[in-house]
Amino acid sequence: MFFICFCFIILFTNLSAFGSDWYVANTGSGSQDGTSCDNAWYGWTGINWDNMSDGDTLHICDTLYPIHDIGIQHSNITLTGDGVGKIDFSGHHAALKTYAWYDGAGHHATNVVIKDLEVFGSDYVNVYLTAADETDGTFNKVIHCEVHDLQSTDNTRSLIISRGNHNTIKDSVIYNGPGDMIYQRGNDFTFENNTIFGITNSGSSGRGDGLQCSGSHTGYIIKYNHIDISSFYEPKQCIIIQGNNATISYNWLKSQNYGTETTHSNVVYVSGTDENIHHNRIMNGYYGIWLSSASGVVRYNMVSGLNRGGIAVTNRSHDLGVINNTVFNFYDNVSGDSCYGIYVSGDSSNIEVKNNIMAGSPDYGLWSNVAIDNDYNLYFGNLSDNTHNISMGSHSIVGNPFLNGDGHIDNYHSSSINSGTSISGIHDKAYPENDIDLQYIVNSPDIGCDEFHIPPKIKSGLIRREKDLPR
Ligand SMILES: [Ca+2]
Ligand SMILES: [Ca+2]
Repeated sequence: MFFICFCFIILFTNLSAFGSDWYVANTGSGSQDGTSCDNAWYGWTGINWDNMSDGDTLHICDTLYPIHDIGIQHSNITLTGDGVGKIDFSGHHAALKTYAWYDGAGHHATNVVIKDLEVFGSDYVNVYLTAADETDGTFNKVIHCEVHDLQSTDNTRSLIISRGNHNTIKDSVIYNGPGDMIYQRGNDFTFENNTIFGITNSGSSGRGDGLQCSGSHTGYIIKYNHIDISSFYEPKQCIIIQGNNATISYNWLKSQNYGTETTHSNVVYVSGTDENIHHNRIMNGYYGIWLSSASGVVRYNMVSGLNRGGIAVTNRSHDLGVINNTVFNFYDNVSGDSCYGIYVSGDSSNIEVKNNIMAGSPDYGLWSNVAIDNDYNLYFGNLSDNTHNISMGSHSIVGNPFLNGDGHIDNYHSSSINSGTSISGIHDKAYPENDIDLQYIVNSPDIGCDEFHIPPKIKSGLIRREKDLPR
């Protein structure tokens, strides 16, 4: 009896988990009852939404060419292109939407997963997903999709995902267009393992962010992304987050250092509380990281190629640790403005700045107009002052960190080796004590984002007793 019941439960669970499959195609052959690609519903308007149930999957079999908005008119479903399906708006003022579609009644589809689909060519928004409410506990997800070639010159956005909670964009590629590539609102947003490139915004104002998270929401996981918005146009920020409790980690982020550089062209901009920005490779931009009214930790980031500065702490930022970052290599093409490795201003309070390398600034290393807790930093090659308006701290160093071209410590004699200090208290966050390469800290922490480890290859047959050598 037990065995029979068990089998029944398994069968029932499988049925409810997988649901039914339905098919839509641009080609209208077959019986058009939606039961297979051969008998697919003919075009988006041919979809019989009433036939669908929660848990069903709608497959796009080929390329659809809508000339109006098209709406997903059922919640709790998956829409997939199976890696071949496409939606080509080619210049039409239209989007794939979860709400208020062209012929619809304005209600919202939620808990929709869009995956393995390519959407492109709109002159408005390619994909526009939004729930009815920002606190209703529903979500929409974009998984393994390609969204590209926004046509508009009208300051628009390629992919909007807003309202609801725990929305997700994952494993997707979003590229080419003049506006923001992603615009997001809502709590508990996950943005993971995506690629963004090709922003062609051509005005000094307006949009052009890679990922803009707008509004004072809470809960962001932004990790393992590759965002390159460098171009000969006017892109803005790779990542901008106005909400709280964001983790921005393990991202490769590149802005630009030519064109009209303003405070809107930083690589990362955050303005909330409890932000964790760590283990990122950050390149170019006005500042690498700009913090406004922010708290949290900025740790183990490698920041280079700046026009103005590496890390800016501004506008009443508070309770913030800037720890174990390496800032080097300035472009300095903003005429008349000073450059800073790390810059602290605007009535910021309780700011800890330790274990950072600040190298190669045409002006200042560490500049502050408020009292901060700074020590154990390394300064090298800053042409004006290593620190301005504050003391360096008795454990800080002026010496050669022996950075190689990519900012790593590349020499046994680097002054940064074992010269840092252990961090405790609120700025010693829970993520492991690993450097930007995820290597363990050995002996005392090194200054900067790179912990020096003995190179694995041993030259000339010489056998080194590695554990006895300084690291
Ligand atoms: Ca060490
Ligand atoms: Ca390392």
